[in-house]
Amino acid sequence: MVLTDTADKIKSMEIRGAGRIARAAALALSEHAESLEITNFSAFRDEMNRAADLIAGTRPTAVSLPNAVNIVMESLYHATTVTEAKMAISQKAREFIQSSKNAVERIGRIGARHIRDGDVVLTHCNSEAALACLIEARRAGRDFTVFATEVRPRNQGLLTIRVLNEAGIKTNFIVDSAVRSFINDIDLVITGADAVTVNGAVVNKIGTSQIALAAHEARTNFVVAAETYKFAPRTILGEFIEIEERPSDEVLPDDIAKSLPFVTVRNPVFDVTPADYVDLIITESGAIPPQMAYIIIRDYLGWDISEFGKEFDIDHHD
Ligand code: RUB
Repeated sequence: MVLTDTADKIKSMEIRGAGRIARAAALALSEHAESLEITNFSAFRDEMNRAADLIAGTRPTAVSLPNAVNIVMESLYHATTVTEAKMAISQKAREFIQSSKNAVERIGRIGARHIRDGDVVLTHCNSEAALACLIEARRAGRDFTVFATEVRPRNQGLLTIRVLNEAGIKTNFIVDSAVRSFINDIDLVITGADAVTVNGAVVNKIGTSQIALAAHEARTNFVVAAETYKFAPRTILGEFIEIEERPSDEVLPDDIAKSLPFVTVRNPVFDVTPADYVDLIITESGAIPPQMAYIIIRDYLGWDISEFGKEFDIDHHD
């Protein structure tokens, strides 16, 4: 089954990275809708709501996932028959996937302008949005060097160096803890994002905030490449972004861990970089200061502060 198959692949990180997760979720919902043989509209809607919850619950941090699910599922609310609903879901999913790919391309073009000849750029984890900036700068003929981190414990840095190598970009591969030793050689840090909150804080792969701190201390620019669907609407309702903690055996094999009864392995896989440490967020709609996050949430995701009043009223009267 496509739906459970995609859900399993997202959980096991066979499909990973916030943008890819969002597109896979949209596609899985659309294929699931198509495959249903239910003719009763209300039963169809119930099943789609169940599917949406299942796919949205696979990984908790990347807000691109619930945003993509909501965008696709909203199309269901205007339908009155199963046929209409199937068509609307399939169209919305296709539109979302295409606009997500276009967004990455546009971010690449905007971000590339921030990379000059001779620059040394550091990136962390494996972000297609951040990589798009580097690849586009290379395509535009810019001569620069990259530092890419290893990204413990899942080594996403290996994916990054393969992409950079393929693009013919000179790259230094370093362990995560070597960032501060090199930070004075770095002109620009570019990372991706799993979520951007209303106050402009950036949630990204564990280690990002340490890199931002080192960059801040060294007065090195810290830029985030993030599509508008990575911005987290529910943070205007005061909700926090949940930081995923993955199994301990990703860090330490179980047999070793078991032999150390006083040791607890902790494996949070994302962290929060405050807006003060972020110079710029490059979205497909342009480069913005992190303080403009609310505008993106309001204008691009259609949520504004008044939603807070509505939601509060609903909770209140329940
Ligand atoms: C991936 C990660 C990436 C962001 C942005 O974490 O932190 O930097 O998701 O990626 P994981 P993209 O490997 O745990 O999913 O720009 O590709 O959306």
